[in-house]
Amino acid sequence: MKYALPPLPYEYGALEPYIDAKTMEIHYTKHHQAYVDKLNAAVEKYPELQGRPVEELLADIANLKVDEIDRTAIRNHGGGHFNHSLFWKYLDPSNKKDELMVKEIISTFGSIEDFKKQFGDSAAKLFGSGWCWLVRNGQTSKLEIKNFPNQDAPIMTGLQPIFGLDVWEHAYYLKYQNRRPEYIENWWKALKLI
Ligand code: MN3
Repeated sequence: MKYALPPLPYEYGALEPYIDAKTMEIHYTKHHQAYVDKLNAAVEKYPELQGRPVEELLADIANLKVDEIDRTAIRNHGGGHFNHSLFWKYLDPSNKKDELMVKEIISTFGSIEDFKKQFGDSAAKLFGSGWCWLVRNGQTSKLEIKNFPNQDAPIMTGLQPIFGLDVWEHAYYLKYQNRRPEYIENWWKALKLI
């Protein structure tokens, strides 16, 4: 079975004015679709990998029996597919506030404002393309803020993703141009979870 774009359960304009409809449409139908297509191409030679959940491929990325060039492609495009699938889900405007998560964030980072400041600083400082994630460290069970380059997914290093911010320019350039901090500030307004 081929990998496929997950359905987007809301309109492209649903996150206006924080994320504009055109950016959403291009991000979902062009960028995410390209990760899906290139992931399918990367596993074409390996019938045993096809149909395995993408999170399994990523968690096992170092051990997959594939050519190095295909490993890199699975890492990049599989990561892109996985990360974006979560991104759309966390941004669903019908999401409710996760009170347990809010409590845990407050006990870990001091307050929601302190957390947003730390997360935003981390995302703003990320050089080039990548993601800033709130993750759970499987060994300590603690929440952590962590930047990842390119499309590297938290699960590749055993970290459980809670939610992440795409800071590739394609995620904001149409509306915000070089104003990444403004995009980050408005992204919080679109995120209903905390
Ligand atoms: Mn993106």
